[in-house]
Amino acid sequence: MANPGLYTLEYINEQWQATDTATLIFVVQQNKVLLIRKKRGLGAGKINGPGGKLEPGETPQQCAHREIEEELCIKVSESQKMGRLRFQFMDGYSIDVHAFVATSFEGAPTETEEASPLWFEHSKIPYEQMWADDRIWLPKVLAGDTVSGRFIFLRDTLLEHEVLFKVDLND
Ligand code: 8DG
Repeated sequence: MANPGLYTLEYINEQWQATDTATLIFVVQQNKVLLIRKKRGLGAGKINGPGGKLEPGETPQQCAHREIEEELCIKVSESQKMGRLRFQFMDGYSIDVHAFVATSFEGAPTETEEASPLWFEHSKIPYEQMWADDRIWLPKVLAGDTVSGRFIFLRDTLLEHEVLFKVDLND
């Protein structure tokens, strides 16, 4: 878009094509969720779920399972698709994120060059160290609701959003 001042939520419509497609995966066990301190890439320094950008030929779920293995050295073989999050940044970059939840894994979460593993009780998730939108939808996703969201960011600042829960994600 020539004038970035023109981005609105309506811009993120059926024709919207993101610069990148990416994934997030949240491993949940009892009352805890496995997050990472991200060491590099978009959102470096923040706490987030494991995940990353799709590689050619991959499905979002394959990407999520590959990324968690690369970032934390654990194997996930089953997960549920729980979210579709569309982010438009004012500088023109955009990212279309598929979010998954898993309840089991093999191996021990291990620090890598990309991430360090951190377990948090659901009530103690450090939203102030995460992307600004996460506090809006992650509690509901961890409680079992699906989410579809559209977000407009100016760098790290969330300008506008629309979030729907309990949506059908078979798109
Ligand atoms: P790279 O080596 O190719 O640079 O990195 P990558 O591991 O393939 O990709 P990445 O930079 O980690 O991809 C961006 C990650 O950040 C991806 O997992 C989606 C996630 N992400 C956003 N925006 C937001 C957000 O607002 N909230 C959350 N929770 N995650 C987000 O891009």
